[in-house]
Amino acid sequence: MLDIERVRADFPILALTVGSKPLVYLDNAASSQMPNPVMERLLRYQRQEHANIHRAVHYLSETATAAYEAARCTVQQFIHAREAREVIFTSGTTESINLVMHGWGRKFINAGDEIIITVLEHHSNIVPWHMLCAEKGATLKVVPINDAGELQLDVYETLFSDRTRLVCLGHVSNALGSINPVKNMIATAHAHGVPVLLDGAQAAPHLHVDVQDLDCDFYAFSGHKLCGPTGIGVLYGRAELLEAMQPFKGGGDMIHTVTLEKSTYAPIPNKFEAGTPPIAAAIGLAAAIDYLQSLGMDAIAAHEHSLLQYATERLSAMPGVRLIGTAREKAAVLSFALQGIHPHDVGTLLNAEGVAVRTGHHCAQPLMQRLGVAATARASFAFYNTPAEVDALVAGIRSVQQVFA
Ligand code: C6P
Repeated sequence: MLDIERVRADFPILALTVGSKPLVYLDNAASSQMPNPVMERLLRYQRQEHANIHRAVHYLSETATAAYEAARCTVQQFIHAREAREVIFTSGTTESINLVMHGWGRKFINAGDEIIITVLEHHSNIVPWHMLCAEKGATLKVVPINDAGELQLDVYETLFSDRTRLVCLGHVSNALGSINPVKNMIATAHAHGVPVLLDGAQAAPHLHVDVQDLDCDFYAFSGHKLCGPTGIGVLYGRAELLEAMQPFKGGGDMIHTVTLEKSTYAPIPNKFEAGTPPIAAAIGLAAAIDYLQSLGMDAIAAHEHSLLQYATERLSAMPGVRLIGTAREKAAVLSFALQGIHPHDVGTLLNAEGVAVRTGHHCAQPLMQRLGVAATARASFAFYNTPAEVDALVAGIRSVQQVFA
C-alpha cells in the first residue's frame, strides 16, 4: 500500500492552484510530474558533476561518464535486459521507434514485405512505418479491435504471410488504456520467425516490464511519462539485432575510426548515440526509476488500478457520460465523451475547475476513425492521484453538463 499523502509531498507541483481551485492533475499519460528526489539529482549533477562524457580524462568528465553509464545499468535492471549495451538512450519513444525504422527497417525490409501494426497505435508507431513502406514499397497490415478496444487476436493470426518482416505493437493504448496481450502476440510472431517491437510509452510507467519474460525484440519508452525529464527515452534491443542494424545518426562518439574516405562504427550502444547525448536527462531518468522502484511497481499498479475502478464506477453511473474503451485489461486511462458537448469544451471547462485532462485525438487518428469519434476527453491517473481527485473530476463533469443544460 502506498502512503499517498507522503508520496504527494514529494511532488511540489501538485500543491498548485489553478485560478482559485486546487490543481487536479489527470494528464499523466501525456507527461507525469517530477518528484523532489529527481529534481535534486538533476541539481546535484549540474552543480557537481557536469561535463561532456566519454571524451576526456579529467575528473568531471569521468564523473559524468560514470553517472551516465550507471543510468544505463539502472534502465537495464528496470526492464530486466540481459546486458547494459542493449539499452540505447534516445530523446523519447518517438525517436526510439524511428531508430528501429531507419536502423533495422531500411536495412532489412524490401519491396513486397509486410509490417503488422494495430489500429490502436499512437502516430509514433504508425508514421515511421508509413515512411518506410513508401520508400521501400512494403505494406502495412493492421490488427483490428472490438468495440471495447481489445485487439482481435483471431484476425492477428491470419495477417502473417511469408512476407511478414516485423510486428509493431503498443503495449498499452494511450487513448483507451487497453493493455494488449503482447506476450502471446510475441509468441505468435516468433512462431512465424518475425521480430516484435513494443511501444511501451504507456506501459513502462505503470506495469512491471520484463523484456526477457516478454521475449520482445525491441522495447521503446519515454522518461517524461515516468516522472523523469523530457528529452530522454530508451530503446531496448536484443544485442544481435542492434549489432546487425545500421546507425541512424552519424557523428561524434559513435565511430571506431574515420578517414576522409570512410567511417567505421563503434560497438553498441555507442553506435546509436551520435553526438553529445542528453546526459543530465539520462541521469534524471535513472533517479526517476529509483524513485518508482522505492515505491514498488506492484504497489503503483495496484493503486492505479483501484483508482481506475473507482473512476470507472463513478463515471459509468453519470447520465450523459459515455466511456470510450472498456477493455477487460486496462491501465489507468479513462477516455470519455459527454453527450452533446465537444471534447474541447469539456477540457476548457474542466480546466476552469482546476482539473487537467487531455482532449483531442491523442495522436491516434486511425483509432478515433475506427471508434467513429473525432476526439475524446481523457483522464489519465498516476500513483499520486487520489479518490478525492476522481470526485473532483466527477464534480467538474457535472458542472460542465450544467453549463450546457
Ligand atoms: N503520448 C499522450 O498524451 P514521445 O512524445 O516520443 O515521448 O512519446 C510518443 C508516444 C508514443 N507512443 C505512445 C503509446 C504514446 O502515448 C506516446 C505519447 C502522449 O498520449 C503525447 S501524444
